[in-house]
Amino acid sequence: MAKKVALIFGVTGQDGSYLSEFLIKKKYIVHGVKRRSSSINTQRVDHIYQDPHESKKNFILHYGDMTDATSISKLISMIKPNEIYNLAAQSHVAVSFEIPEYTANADALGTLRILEAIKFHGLEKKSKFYQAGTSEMYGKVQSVPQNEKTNFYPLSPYGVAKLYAHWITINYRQAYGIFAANGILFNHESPRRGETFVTKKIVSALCKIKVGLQKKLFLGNISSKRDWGHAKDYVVAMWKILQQKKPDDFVIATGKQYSIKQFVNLVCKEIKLDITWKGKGLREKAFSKDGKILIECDNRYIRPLDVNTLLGNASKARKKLKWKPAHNINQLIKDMVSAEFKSIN
Ligand code: NAP
Ligand code: G4F
Repeated sequence: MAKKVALIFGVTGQDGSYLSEFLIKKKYIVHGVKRRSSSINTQRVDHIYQDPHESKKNFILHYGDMTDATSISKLISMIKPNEIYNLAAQSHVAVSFEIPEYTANADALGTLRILEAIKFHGLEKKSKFYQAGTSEMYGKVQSVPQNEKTNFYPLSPYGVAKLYAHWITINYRQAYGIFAANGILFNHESPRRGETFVTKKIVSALCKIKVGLQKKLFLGNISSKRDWGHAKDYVVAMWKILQQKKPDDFVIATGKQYSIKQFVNLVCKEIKLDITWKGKGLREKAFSKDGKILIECDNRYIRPLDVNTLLGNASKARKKLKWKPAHNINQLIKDMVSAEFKSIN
């Protein structure tokens, strides 16, 4: 039987790298789209590319950009993939307040560009499409916990752009019969998480503080709560979503939430770093045993608007996809901490 062919936009990101590994294990041929940058941006997939068994044969990288319709259209018509995963995005919520127009172009119109290419090249029945939707679309949450029926109320340019992508995916599914599906994924982390997302920033800084390589960690709003899973589990859900008989939308989450402060405390427990919190609100600080300030708030990390709480209900995915997370928060933290110490030593 011929191998299935997947095309991943955003292959160089956290999820793109885990999804590539997962699909290659399932004997797919994986084409990935990377964008041109002035410094190397393929670190997360270099190990696949350099593997003599996978390189050239099963894992092929192409240049492209979500803001460039021609490159997207050319790749889709040339590869004619069985499955397209759109994981490419300007994915940082705080940054989306700084570059809202670019975020809309890449995250909202980028999705439209892929869907249009599928339609234009007559691949409606050939290419299934997965859109990387986000719990950030729930924003000012309208009910707790959030599921597929919860109303959206995005609070950031990123959330608004992703909401356009969500609805245009449904629109192309209904109008043109494309197998187009949305995953509404709650926060998921890993050792490969981008350095400026809060979990990675905390793990990286606290491990360095523990071994004397860093003095302080500056954070923003530590009272906001997130439902954090492991990226390795979440890419399995993406694939399962495209293996269904009919295209549909699914919330993917753990159903447990922790505040940023609780996450800090769990990491400290894992690495045996004694801290004591003192003060309230933005003045709250964490001190070492000998009274040094280890963590404090910096206004630079406070967003114009923040999503204070996110908690997902993934019962539909548990039932229909037979998906459930294999990692809990402690296993996630263990994995991130151990990778961090390896990279420091
Ligand atoms: P990530 O690590 O930031 O990866 C984003 C990927 O998109 C990278 O490969 C990046 O390339 C690429 N990209 C950015 N702008 C692009 C452009 N203009 N053209 C082409 N590629 C571009 O994000 P992630 O955590 O893996 O998340 C994957 C997707 O899921 C994203 O769409 C994100 O918005 C969404 N999502 C993530 C979470 C989460 O908690 N991780 C939750 C819900 C939804 P470079 O490597 O060159 O930067
Ligand atoms: O780690 P974060 O930047 O993730 P955020 O904003 O929830 O977005 C991530 O998850 C979304 C899914 O809901 C994805 F769609 C999106 O692409 C991205 O992957 O921030 C989490 C929370 C926020 O409330 C933020 O205000 O942590 C708070 N925070 C406190 N101090 C901080 C910091 N966030 C960052 N990045 N850096 C800080 O110093």
